[in-house]
Amino acid sequence: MNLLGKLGWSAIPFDQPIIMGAGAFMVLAIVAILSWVTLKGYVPYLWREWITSVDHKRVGVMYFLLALVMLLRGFADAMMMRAQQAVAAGGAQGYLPPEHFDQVFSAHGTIMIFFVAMPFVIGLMNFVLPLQLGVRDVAFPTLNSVSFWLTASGVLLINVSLVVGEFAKTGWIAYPPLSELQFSPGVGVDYYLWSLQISGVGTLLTGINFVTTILKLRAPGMGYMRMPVFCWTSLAANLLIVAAFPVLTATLGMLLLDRYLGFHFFTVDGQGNAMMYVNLFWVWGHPEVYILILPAFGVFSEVVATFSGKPLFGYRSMVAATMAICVLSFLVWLHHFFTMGASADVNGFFGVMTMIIAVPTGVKVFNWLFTMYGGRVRFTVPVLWSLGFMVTFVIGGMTGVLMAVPPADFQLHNSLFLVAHFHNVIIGGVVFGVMAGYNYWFPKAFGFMLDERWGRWSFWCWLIGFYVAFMPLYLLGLMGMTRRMQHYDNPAWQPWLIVAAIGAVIILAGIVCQIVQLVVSIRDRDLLRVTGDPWNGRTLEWSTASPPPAWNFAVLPHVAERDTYWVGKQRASAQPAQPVPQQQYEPIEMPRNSPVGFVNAFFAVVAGFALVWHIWWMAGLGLLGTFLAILIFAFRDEDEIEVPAAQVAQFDLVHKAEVAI
Ligand code: HEM
Ligand SMILES: [Cu+2]
Repeated sequence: MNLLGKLGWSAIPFDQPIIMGAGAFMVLAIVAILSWVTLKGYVPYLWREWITSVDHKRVGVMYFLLALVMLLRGFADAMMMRAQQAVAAGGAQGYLPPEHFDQVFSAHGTIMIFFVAMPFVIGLMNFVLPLQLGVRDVAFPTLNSVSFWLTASGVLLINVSLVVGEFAKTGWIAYPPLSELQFSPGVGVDYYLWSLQISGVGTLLTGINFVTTILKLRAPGMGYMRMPVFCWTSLAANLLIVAAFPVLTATLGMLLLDRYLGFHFFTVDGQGNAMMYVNLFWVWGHPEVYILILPAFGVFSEVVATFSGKPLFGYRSMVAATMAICVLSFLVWLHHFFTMGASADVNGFFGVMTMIIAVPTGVKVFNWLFTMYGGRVRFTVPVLWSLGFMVTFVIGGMTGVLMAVPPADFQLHNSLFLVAHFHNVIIGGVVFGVMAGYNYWFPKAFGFMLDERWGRWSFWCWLIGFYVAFMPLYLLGLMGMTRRMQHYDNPAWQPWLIVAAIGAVIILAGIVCQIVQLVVSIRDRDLLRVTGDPWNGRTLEWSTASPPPAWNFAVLPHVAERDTYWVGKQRASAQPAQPVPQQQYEPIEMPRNSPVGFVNAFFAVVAGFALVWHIWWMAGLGLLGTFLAILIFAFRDEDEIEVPAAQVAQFDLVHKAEVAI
């Protein structure tokens, strides 16, 4: 018996300079960071304050950081594709061989969706939700840390696939029969499956955690109709996670059974049905796009209202639109494969349902516009991202409605028109939303602002870069260019692909500006320091200090109406100064830090890696490790620490004095 399963030296592609270079860079970067951290003596601090932290704010920041790093990886893949297609015209082969190009687009799509967009959005929700709800943490703080580290395990596995073995060549959707053992005998699809299964568990746990938090833990007096809109859109997104992610897990589980144990769920022999996979995948996949975009809608709602100095226009219709989208998102999945061969009636039904979603979305856009109308709008960086979003997303949404017409989709299906459409909504919607939220809540998280000037540069590069990179793809799609082409014969396409490559370079400039913005802001942090409420905010997160203490609020705020903090500020400024009533401070119970998330994730990586390579003893060890980690955690004696009332009082008085100045 081979103790290392399928693993051998041949797994490492020594003959591929690009992969070896990228791998060496990655390993060197990790070694450099680890040795810097160790030499500086930061390890105990990092372990104590971050790695084992169960504080929702820290977990949120770590999600965000993970997403930022993976954005660089996903973007590097995008640049490689853009460079390849810019040169591989008229039969020229470019510099990426087909089997490598196929891995690049598969890794790009998988990483961008699961390990960039998802952790960005979940990171924002983590940081913001408990603060906006006026509570001390999420419902299950330790579970939250477990979720984060499981996501990180998936990230690690997918990055290992770059150097040890290969990644899937099946696209980010891994349709059978191509993804079945017969046509993908290597480990690429297994890396895809196990990294998504492991991180998927983390995402499902997050969904359960956040739904519970929003439904059960709100500040006293905060009825549902007094919740900030971001909390509503997060509720909708997390309900979708709870409903949809188990479908993905089951679907990928069936593909795993096919590949590992010779089942026939999706093979043609043994009476399987490949289209079943496609259906199930999109039963998860369409709600997934709303899992990503709804929280972004929430960010825009907060930003637009705050910087217009007005309450959000049409709060109730915003809530209704959000919940309508939440339900409708489960009734449109078939628009991803009108060409499957379903009857005209079936295609017609799903086409119409898809168009109906445009209605609540339109309601939202009008609400944002009416909120700004007549307001004294402050054109800060978050507002720029919001305006960029409104224009860009509407274009992307309209091309989506175009493709929802089945006969049109028969032409556009799998062409670059589709690629342009989904980048149009994902970048113009999700990425812009995340960037708006990042600039908006950064001062809350760290107590100093992000540099405005570099923020503006970054925005303009992203916006212009986006249009230059993706508008040509609509045209190319109409000219007949299909997606995922390693090379092409039609020289008429090349000029547009060169334009697209230039666009990607402009986006790169935007990313560089963002990094510079962060570095400059950290350097100048003493000049950029702010108090708890730098934007004249409306919601509760702005009522506490920046950065907030571990317990968020010394005394849980009492909510009497919508935008209670803002209304309270206005009342206070309309009246002569009142004597501040004496606060009664009480000791606060906070959850203890726990290494269980990290330890569990360590064993999950071991198990995942072992399963990819068929190293059964190691897989057993990994599973046993995760089981023991949870078991030992379950038998802990003490899970809370008490923050004495005096400490709470002291922090709060300092914060109050700061605000009063
Ligand atoms: C930032 C600039 C980006 C550029 C320049 C870019 C470029 C590309 C390119 C060239 C392709 C392959 C097109 C083809 O099939 O010929 C692609 C595919 C894809 N991209 Fe992006 N992309 C970017 C950002 C994103 C983001 C932010 C996401 C999602 C959050 C994303 C998700 C995807 C997906 C899902 C695919 C399909 C992969 C597949 O075919 O299986 N991309 N992108
Ligand atoms: Cu869809």
